[in-house]
Amino acid sequence: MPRSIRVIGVPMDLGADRRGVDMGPSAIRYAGLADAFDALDYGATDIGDLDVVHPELGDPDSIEPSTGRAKYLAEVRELCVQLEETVAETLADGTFPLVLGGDHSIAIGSVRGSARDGDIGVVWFDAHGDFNTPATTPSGNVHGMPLAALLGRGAFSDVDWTTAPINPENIALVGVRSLDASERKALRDSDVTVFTMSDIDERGATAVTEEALSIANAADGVHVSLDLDWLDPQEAPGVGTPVRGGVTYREAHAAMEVIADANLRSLELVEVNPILDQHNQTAELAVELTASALGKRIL
Ligand code: 4U7
Ligand code: MN
Ligand code: MN
Ligand code: MN
Repeated sequence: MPRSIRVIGVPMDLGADRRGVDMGPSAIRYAGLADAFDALDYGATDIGDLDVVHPELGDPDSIEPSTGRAKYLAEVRELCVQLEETVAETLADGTFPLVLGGDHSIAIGSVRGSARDGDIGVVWFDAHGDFNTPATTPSGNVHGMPLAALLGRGAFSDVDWTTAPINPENIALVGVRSLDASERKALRDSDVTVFTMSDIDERGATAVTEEALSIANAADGVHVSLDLDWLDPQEAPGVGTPVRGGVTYREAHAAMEVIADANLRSLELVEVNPILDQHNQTAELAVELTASALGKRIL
């Protein structure tokens, strides 16, 4: 990856029911992101935050999908189109996009932008599958749907702004421990590879991440999407939808050290929620994990 990074803040939480993840970019910056780049000898430019529609001005039911529900879909679309352009432009300029969320709906924009630069695989670290469609979602929240949206599943096949040209065989989910019933079935029937927490228990975070990477690396570049709820809530309490039984601090670093060896095209950190955090520890963790993914080593 290039030694020059462009930081793109996306203060979005309409995909997650306005719960505070819109403050994620600011908390991550406050936790010392710029200093981490300096220590690693990366040049970095922070272009600030993209414009997100203010929730008071949005309408959760502005777009009704052909089946089911997807709240604030018009607002999510507006943001994702903007983000896609910004990520594509960043790559065209020879710089590395680091996207700070915001809720996970923004991955629709970052993955599409990244895929415009050439074939990509995706490694998705998450407690959840993010594989619901408007018809299967129990919540209506788009942050539970981005992977399905990127693959054009269900009602997403009717729209032209969510699908990315990615082969599901080049997508790996890592750390999963909470799936809704129909989401689970859809994932089992798909060509996406799912590494659950049980796989990490049995084989360890390093081996599992290596395998996930070999799946994604089959393409020309890799997009890593890191939902902080992948970690155990003891390490990362400041997330939108915490689930017990996640990876530990060391396991997370071990996995990111594996990621540093990837042909990394783009990286995003999502779902940091400062309102639920304790002393900004989740945002600090996001900075540390970014550093590990970009090559920081203890010695
Ligand atoms: B995240 C959920 F029902 N599956 O669809 C849903 F449990 O981006 C949660 O991974 C989604 O944090 C979590 O609303 C989305 C729910
Ligand atoms: Mn997620
Ligand atoms: Mn999640
Ligand atoms: Mn969440």
